[in-house]
Amino acid sequence: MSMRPQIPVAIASPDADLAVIRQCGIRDVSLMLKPEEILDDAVARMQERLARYELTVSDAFCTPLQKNRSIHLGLPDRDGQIDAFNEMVRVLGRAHIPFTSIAWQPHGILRTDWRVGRHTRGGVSMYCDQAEILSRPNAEDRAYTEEEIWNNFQYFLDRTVPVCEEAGVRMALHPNDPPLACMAGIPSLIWNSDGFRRAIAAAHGSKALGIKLCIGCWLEAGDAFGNLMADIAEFCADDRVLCVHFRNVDAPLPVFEEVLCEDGYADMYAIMKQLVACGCQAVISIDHGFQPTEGFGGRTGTHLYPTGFMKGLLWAAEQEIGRQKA
Ligand SMILES: [Mn+2]
Repeated sequence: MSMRPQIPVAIASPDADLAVIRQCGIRDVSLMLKPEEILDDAVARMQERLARYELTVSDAFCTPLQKNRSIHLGLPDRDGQIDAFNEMVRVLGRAHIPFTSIAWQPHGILRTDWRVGRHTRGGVSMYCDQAEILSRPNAEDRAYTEEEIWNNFQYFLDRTVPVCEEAGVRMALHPNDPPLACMAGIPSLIWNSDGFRRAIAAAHGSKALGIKLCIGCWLEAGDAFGNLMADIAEFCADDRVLCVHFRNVDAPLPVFEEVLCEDGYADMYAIMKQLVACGCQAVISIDHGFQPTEGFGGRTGTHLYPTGFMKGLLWAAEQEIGRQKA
């Protein structure tokens, strides 16, 4: 396969989840680590357990370090947080885990609500109304400037890129979600594809900085994010795409709900074919599922059907593109 379908797991994931992931023909898992789990032996034990299910850790991340208020806003304790990030990078490097995740959103993904959508068949998914998000007061005690946010990003890169290069670990940068220029007094780092170009330039060409190509974010912003098909070609050719988030929404902003791939406004098969045609070698995941349904399957259960649908599109795209090349 060109791309490798992936499902997230945690050290606390039960063996049954790992067994079912294996039965879906998945070989790659993204490992969510708690801060206290960032230890050589904890990671090695998990890798051994996963190996019994023929699963490999494609990447690992720690949410408090990935979305870190002190680092993103340049607060007084940021150096200690950057040290903790670098220590995680060294642990991943020793475990031969090739990349970790960063997302420059100190308050995480912003959404208006979790609700049953018009197109979710009773599933509870994330709903976003731009007017509501943009009406929010400052999340911090003051508004920040775009220059400050980019300076903080540069400060972080200057201290992490050399460590990543030495450890052999890359960073996959996710866009701000939703991709609006400024929310709650905090300018976004990445709300269009030019933001990615600027970020890559800030890494002075180092391959330590890669991207999470979140199709969901591109689709949420529509043409305002960039030309999705051209951007896929550009970032794949530059070997920047470490992870693809294969997610659809019912409509672009100002209002959207997250839906199954086959229920959204974008032709996800055309997008999959472009990824395959561009030689994308990333891991690929559905990004967000619906909320788990009480009594069934937990978080892993919500990923199974959409991941299977995605795998089907990937299989078909590889067949079709393969025939065209033959
Ligand atoms: Mn995403």
